[in-house]
Amino acid sequence: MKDIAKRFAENPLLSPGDLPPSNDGLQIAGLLNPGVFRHENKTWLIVRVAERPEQKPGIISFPVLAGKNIRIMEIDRNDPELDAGDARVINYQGTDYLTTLSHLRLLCSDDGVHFYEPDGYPSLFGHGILQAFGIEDCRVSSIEGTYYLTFTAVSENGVGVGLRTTTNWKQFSTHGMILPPHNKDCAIFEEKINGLYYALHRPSSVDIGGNYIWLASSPDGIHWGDHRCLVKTRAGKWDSARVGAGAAPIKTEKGWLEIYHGANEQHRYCLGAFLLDHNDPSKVLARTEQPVMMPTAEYELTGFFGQVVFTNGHVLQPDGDTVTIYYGAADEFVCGAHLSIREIYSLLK
Ligand code: MAN
Repeated sequence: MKDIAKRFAENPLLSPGDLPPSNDGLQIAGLLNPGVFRHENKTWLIVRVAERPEQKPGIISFPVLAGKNIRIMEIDRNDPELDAGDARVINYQGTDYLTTLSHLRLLCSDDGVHFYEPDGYPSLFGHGILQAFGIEDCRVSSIEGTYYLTFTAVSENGVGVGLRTTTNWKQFSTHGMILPPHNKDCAIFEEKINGLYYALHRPSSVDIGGNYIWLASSPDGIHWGDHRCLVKTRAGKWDSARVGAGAAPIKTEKGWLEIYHGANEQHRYCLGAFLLDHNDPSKVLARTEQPVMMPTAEYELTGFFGQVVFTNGHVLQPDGDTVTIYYGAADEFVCGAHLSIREIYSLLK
């Protein structure tokens, strides 16, 4: 197995201590899974900031949005009605909760390596009952002068895909939930195909089916239909339990190249790639057998949730071959790496 990612020497680029929390009573547990875009000659990240209160011994505490306020839930770790086997999500008295509350924060950089929070750009917080457990893992697609932000909207009602749009990153239009639960990992293609918008997304089926990547199309980028199942998990392989799209696919001379994540039953997250037909993206032309990147660096193996590399944002460099991915490592750090499209091609089967 070959990992073809060239990690930045400066990794991790962002760690929880690098930014102030959004609220006095909270600490940042993870900076992760940034959406990426170019704007005003800079590289921008829209980073998922996962927060929770300082943890006291014997108690698990986490924030939940209640209207404009934050409510802190506190549960005794020995409570028989608590199931806290996963660092990310718990079940208490039959209801699922997230252990952290995420919002999205804008950072920018002149060199693509050193990022700072610019003045005058708002953070994006969840609002409404469908985002009470936060908003996460934003993909940014730039289409005809408008940025489309697709993100995971979480609440006790389930996990779905929310959409906001902007042209200037200061004012935003909200379009509610565009794909209902259970759905996440939605990336809109940055070009229309035969007059329609296209998006990759990841519904999950509870009984029959699984965690597969689907394709949808839309006349307006907001209302989606004609859903088709494209890419499935593969038993016994690195992507046996779940697969999900990364950022918008890259238009290459061979087709639409998508870098996706896959996880196995042990929740080890790696990256792979597949290729879709230019003119008919419901045709999968090829897929990597092996991952192109897997958790190997110390900051990928240990952290808030170890053994994770997860990307949902990249920049295509002017050479047309280098894709600079920004990625979440161990659900705690933001990192960068370069991948070569030619090298990815050589692994496509
Ligand atoms: C999974 C993980 C978490 C995430 C929730 C809700 O449990 O990806 O990091 O917070 O889903 O999206």
